[in-house]
Amino acid sequence: MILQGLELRRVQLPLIAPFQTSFGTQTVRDIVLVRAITDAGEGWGECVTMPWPLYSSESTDLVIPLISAHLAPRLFAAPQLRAEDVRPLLGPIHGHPMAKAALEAAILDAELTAEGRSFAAYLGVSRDRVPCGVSVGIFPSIPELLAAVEAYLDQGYQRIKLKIQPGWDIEPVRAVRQTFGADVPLQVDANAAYAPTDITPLQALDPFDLLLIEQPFPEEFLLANADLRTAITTPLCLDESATSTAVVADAIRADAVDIINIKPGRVGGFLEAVEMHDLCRARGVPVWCGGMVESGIGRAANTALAALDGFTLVGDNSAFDRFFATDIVTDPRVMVDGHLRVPTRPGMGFELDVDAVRAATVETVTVAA
Ligand code: OSB
Ligand code: MG
Repeated sequence: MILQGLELRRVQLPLIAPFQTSFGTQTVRDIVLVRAITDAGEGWGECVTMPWPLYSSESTDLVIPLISAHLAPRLFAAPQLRAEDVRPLLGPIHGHPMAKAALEAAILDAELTAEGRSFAAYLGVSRDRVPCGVSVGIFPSIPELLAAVEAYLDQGYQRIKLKIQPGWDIEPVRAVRQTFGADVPLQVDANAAYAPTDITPLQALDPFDLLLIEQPFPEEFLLANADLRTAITTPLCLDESATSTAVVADAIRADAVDIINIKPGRVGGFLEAVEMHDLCRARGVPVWCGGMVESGIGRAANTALAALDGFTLVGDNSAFDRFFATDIVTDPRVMVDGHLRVPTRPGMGFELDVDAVRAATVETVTVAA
């Protein structure tokens, strides 16, 4: 394919309810969509940055300048482009995995759409649906949390993940266990909110039989996880720290991890995510598919990815109405019997609602080859 231009659209999608993590509270999903214009047709990708550089160093406001100045020229310099070329072409640029992932997804969408092939077929997945888990934010009070969890269980979610932070950890976990019982598949995500010296509150979670604790410590403190693993019985999962397949290989070798949360944006794209999955599978490390509050664009492809065989744990694969009243795709993900259908349409699995995208757009920048 020949990449002829990029259209970068900043869109703002209101959330149905505030989503609070240890980073802050979001009420609007503010993201950049990438439209790749090629001689074989167009493709779309979603950049999953947060509004602030707190989950990682990227943030939504910096995506358009970064792509325009540093990433797009490297792609335009290639006389012919395939999605597999994006990682090597952008490799010399340090960091910015989410911006890179959005470009790769847009180009892969254009490529697969032109070939009439679905992402699920490209991946070679055999499952046609994946089970739904849901990530539950921090609430002002325990009763409000319990009401939210009850609603998700009633809807059919098969696994609950509670966001925790110091001061909101033991009590919410105990309350959910006491109210909904020992059989509810339950896990927690600390989003790096604990210091490596904070062993005691994490040990205190052991009696609650959690599936895993996700990312207790800041990104760079890899070996602190190896120490923690010897001090707790709950399996330890990495999210923020698992920035690449190479880092995950080191974490496994250092006995620093039991489980990996794979997010295409965090690792620099769907193709790196597949490599990370393959490595974990070969090393016997279970993985699950995380989320970044994506719209139907990103979530459609996540659903196909999560159908790969190594994704043996239930991911944060929620239906569109977990976060949004309406979506920017014409075929929003709906949960049926606690599952999402793996999309089979050509491309990355969604059909764009062009009018909805236009209505949500606050800024458009065109970058010509
Ligand atoms: O740590 O998994 C996380 C959302 C934004 C940033 C980080 C995380 C999350 C979630 C939401 O937990 C998961 C989802 O998209 O459903
Ligand atoms: Mg996480």
